Order: sequence, then C-alpha cells, then structure tokens
Amino acid sequence: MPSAVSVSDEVRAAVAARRPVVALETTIITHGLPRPRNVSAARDAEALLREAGVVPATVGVVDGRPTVGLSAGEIDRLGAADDVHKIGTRDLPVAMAQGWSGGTTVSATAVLAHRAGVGVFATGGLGGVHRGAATTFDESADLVALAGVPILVVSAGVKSILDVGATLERLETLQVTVLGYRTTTFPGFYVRDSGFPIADRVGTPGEVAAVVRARDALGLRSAVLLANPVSEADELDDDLHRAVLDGALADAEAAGVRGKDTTPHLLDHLHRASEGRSLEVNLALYRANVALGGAVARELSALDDGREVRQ
Ligand code: PSU
Ligand code: MN
Repeated sequence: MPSAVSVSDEVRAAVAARRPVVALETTIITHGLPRPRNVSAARDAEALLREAGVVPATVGVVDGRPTVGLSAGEIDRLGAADDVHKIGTRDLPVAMAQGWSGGTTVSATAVLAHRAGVGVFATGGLGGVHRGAATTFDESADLVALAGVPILVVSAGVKSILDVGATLERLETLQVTVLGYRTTTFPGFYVRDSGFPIADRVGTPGEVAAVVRARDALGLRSAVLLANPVSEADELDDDLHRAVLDGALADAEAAGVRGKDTTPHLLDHLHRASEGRSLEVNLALYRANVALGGAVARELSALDDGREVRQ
C-alpha cells in the first residue's frame, strides 16, 4: 500500500543518511502572512537552510496529498490560492479524502514531519491557549500535538494575543519540555519577554541537541519546545505592541470571530494596525528560528555520526 504521506526524494535521502533536515509549516504562508511576503518568506527560509547545509522540508497538503518536502512550484501555488485551507491534525483525513490543498498548522506539520523521520521543525509562533479559554475552551491543537510527537520545535514563544500564562501551564501538564534559548523568560513573539519565567535555559545548539537525545534515550514521546526570543533590534516597540494588541482583541470580539479563523484574524489586524511593523517583526523572528533550527539539526546529525560540528 502506498504511504499516506508523500516525502520528496531529497528529504527521504537526507533522513536516511542522517543529514540535517528542518521541517517548515505552511499555515504561516497560507493564513499567517500577507501576499506576496508569504511566498518570499517561505523561499527565504528554504534558502537560509540550504546555505547552512541543511535540507528544508516544507510541509503542506497538495490536492489531498500530505507532503513533506514541497517543491517550489507547490509552495507558490499554496501561497497564491484563494480557496486554500488551514489544515490542523484533525483536518488531515478530510483533506485527503476530499482532495483539499492547504497549509498545515504546527500540529499537522509536527505529525507529518515526524512520520517522515524529520526531527527538527522551525516555526514563527506556536498556537496556545486563547484569552477567554475558560469559557470558550479555545486552545490550539498545537499543544496537544506537541504532547504526543517527539520532535524539536523552535518558536519565538507564543503571541501576546494568547493567554501566555495558561499556555505555559498547559505545556507543563502535557509534558512538553520547554527550553529558553539564552533566556530565562518566555518570549512573547513580537517582544522578547512575555513576563513569564522559564526554568530551563540553554546557551548553544549543542546543549539543545543533548536534551533532545536524552529525551529520545528515555523513549519519551513528547516534543521539546525551544523558545527563541526575537532579537532586541527587531522586537516591537512596547507601547505600539500594547495599543495594537488591545485593538486586535476588541476587533475580533466585536466581529464575533470564532474557532480556526481567530488566529488569522488577529494576525491580520495586528499587521494592519501596526502599519506593517508587526509583519517585519514576524518575518525577522521567523528567519532567526529557522537559522537556529538549522544549527540544532546540524548538531543532532553530528551526534548521530559521533563527530563534532563547527557552527
Ligand atoms: N504563528 C504565527 N503565524 C501563524 C501561526 C502561528 O506566527 O500563521 C499559525 C500556525 O500554523 C499555528 C496556527 O499552528 O496558527 C495556530 O492556529 P490555532 O490557534 O487556530 O490553532
Ligand atoms: Mn482554536
């Protein structure tokens, strides 16, 4: 029986040879970033990895085929299509049966990348517990996916549009290992510091790789989340951040936005209300996360080979 997941030859060969590979999601392209920056961000991320000697594995669904290692043409297509779906893990069976094309969220990307043997995944920001979740129950499936998929996810924390404290509590409950990259506070996506502490700090890609391999040695099935704060030079101005955030939340409430539309709606509002500033921050932190993911993937590959790597 053919596999349900199609894996590009390049990714398959790299995984088999234990060369470094980093998975990338596509909801960021289809629903997170405006055109045409969405496709250029996806291309830049792939180029950045290749320059570092890492194979990119962009994940998405094309005509009902979950794919790990989309071609440039497929990425262009997802980035330009109007009727493109946002596909979480629970949507995958429907997407396959009904021939959808769409961007995969962190949850679906983690599941598919792991299925293809890819151990590292870089994204912008993880989904989390939405504000008001005590009554709406709106909590991203990303969290539950991380509980059951042994992968490393690099993220700039979670967005301040979410309930950051509740998200951290859920990550603990779900047994997700959370590492702060050169920080002891959880990043707030657009800003370096969400105000919430993280217990465990790591200082180098090698230290991250050691935690990942210890997790594997134990046979734990949960993800390691590497929280990488946006650089000081790139973070959003504090006052602007507060102002546009309050506006975005009020706007979503007034518009009655619910369910899977919530995150794209809030992001779009932020990008417009900040006159593109939040978009630049989003792109900068995404590049930084991709680069860090590449560095950790190289360390993991070197550990597997028993050699040392020069970053
Ligand atoms: N973070 C971003 N941009 C995005 C997303 C997160 O910076 O586009 C996407 C991711 O794909 C994530 C999804 O998995 O939003 C979460 O959506 P929800 O809250 O509906 O689970
Ligand atoms: Mn939701």
